[in-house]
Amino acid sequence: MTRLLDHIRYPADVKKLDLEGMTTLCKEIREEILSTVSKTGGHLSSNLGVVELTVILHHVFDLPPDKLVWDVGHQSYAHKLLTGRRERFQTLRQYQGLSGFPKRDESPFDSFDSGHSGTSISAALGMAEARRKKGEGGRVIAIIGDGSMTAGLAFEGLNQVGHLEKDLIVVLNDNEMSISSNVGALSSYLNRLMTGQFVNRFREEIKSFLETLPSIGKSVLRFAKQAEESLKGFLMPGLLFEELGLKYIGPIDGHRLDYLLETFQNVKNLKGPILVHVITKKGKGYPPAERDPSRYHSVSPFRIETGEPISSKTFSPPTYTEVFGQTLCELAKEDRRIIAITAAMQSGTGLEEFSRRFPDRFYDIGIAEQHAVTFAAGLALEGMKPVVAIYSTFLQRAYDQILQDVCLQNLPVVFALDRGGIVGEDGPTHHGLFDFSYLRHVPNLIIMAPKDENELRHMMKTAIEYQGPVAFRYPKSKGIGVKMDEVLRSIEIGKGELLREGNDALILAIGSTVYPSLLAAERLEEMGIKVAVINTRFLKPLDGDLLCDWAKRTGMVLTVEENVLQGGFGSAVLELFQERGLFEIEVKRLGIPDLFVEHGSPSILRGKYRIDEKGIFEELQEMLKKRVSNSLFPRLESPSLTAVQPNLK
Ligand SMILES: Cc1ncc(C[n+]2csc(CCOP(=O)(O)OP(=O)(O)O)c2C)c(N)n1
Repeated sequence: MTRLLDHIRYPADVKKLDLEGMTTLCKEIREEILSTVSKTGGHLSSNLGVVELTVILHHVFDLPPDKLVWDVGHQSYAHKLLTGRRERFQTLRQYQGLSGFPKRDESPFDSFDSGHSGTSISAALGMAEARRKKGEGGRVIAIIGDGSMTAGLAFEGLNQVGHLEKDLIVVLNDNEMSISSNVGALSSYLNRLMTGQFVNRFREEIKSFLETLPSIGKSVLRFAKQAEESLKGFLMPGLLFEELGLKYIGPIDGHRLDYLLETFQNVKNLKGPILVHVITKKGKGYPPAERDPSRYHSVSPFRIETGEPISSKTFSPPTYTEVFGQTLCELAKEDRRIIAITAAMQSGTGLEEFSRRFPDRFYDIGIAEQHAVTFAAGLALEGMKPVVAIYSTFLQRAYDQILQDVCLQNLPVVFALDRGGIVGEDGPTHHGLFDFSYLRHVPNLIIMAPKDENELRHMMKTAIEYQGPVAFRYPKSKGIGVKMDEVLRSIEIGKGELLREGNDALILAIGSTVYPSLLAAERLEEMGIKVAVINTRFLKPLDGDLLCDWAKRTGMVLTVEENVLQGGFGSAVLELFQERGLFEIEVKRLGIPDLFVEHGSPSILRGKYRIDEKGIFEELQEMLKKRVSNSLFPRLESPSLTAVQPNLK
């Protein structure tokens, strides 16, 4: 049986449908999203929640020239299905397949590339302003969740929207959830709006009635208005937004196509800044996701019938995130000063157990990374030991706060950067490939990266004991599976670790690149080539003596990092050699070149950028071959290098 969805090539086809057709379409979109995400993994709950809203927006507005700006963009799957990408939908999040987020390169219907929260209002306003300046028409609609509305950036945008008083539609998609339950005063406010909606209607009726009464009615009303500030909220729902200069409309049931249709048809013809408050259910239509929307916010492949993940039953080591969460609990038991802070990523950063065991020392501060860091600075000033656990990519937001509010004042704040390195299917907005570079030049900051999950534990103890700012970054992956030490010990600041000796070449690795480097060195040893490997451990301060000593012995150094090459680990090594006058050392750097890394499985991407065992092995072979072929090079005499000679091109 052919589906209606199969006949929707572009949004124009959605416009032809009546309510009944759109109801069928919504059902089919949900089935398609569920079936695809169960195989590819992805953001399930948020997408299931916006199906009706997406269909109606495409039905009412004309894309392009009208534009939809999706905040975060993790809820754009239905939009993709309606804008010419249905046939490729099965490739979602796969290498060279469709992105899980809006991408201008992918479709003319995607107006803004997103992935981080809170950008939609600012971007939409910029587009709308530019169009006005060019004399072009078309409506711009920002769709933002209640979670993302907690981002300071969203308020900065709203502030200007109200000030300009020009046409812009903001759709607030309120499901009362961020990834976990939404937090903060704004969330409580929205909640009151929702629960108050029936009361509102009643109050409106009273208000109209009072206004019809000659003289007495008006004074009673005036008295009522003055009597209680909170009454204003009842008489004028959405007062907060109204005060900011937006016309508030809502709340509207976001799963009723008829309500949505009527509302947006009216809104389309209204002038000025408008906020439409739509209430949706995260995970709508798939019972396991409706019951536990957080668990299905971002999922790996799962069985639709049970909702259980499809994963092998074999033993696997804990993830770095889990080790971080458990170790922080251990440390917090001993040290009452430890406070954990997350920016709306309680489960993602492994802090659920901490939040249960130490509720009064745990803060989920919403999607507000900048605030998280300065809040931590304040805590540290008063003698606390704040641990700010934020994904590497999201901490980019708080660069100034790290520099200005923490490091300039040399405050003992611990930064735990989860998802450092390639994260895989979420792609360029989510890879943590810049942290070495955006942190390395900040004075006072100590920066570490563990080679395995056991070293992560010791680094955490080191960080907690250090009397200044410290950052450590670890990958989104399972650990190596090493034996875990019972007793935590601190590592001497700035001390690297020589893991293998060898005189033919030296690999300098850090964090996730240490084990692949060791494996590559083992393979080279089988060919008779002896390569030394150092686990640098500290990006800052570098273990200058150890690194230079071994660099001099071998004359040839390969640095390997899961970070961009510009300003990263390899750059730090080059600077060190330059400062110490080691100009003769041949240095090659492996890492991410000057580009944004696409989405795809981590193994494909690591292979592509040669930061896996194979890449390191081949790179060293190349370097050694060149050395052999260059007869002027003094280290030619090394007997073990003959091993690479037969392969000379
Ligand atoms: C700056 C930033 N911090 C954190 C995240 C991680 N994140 C992705 S979606 C999300 C929750 C968004 O909630 P909401 O906007 O209400 O959308 P919903 O998923 O509920 O539809 C968070 C915290 C992010 N994308 N960007």
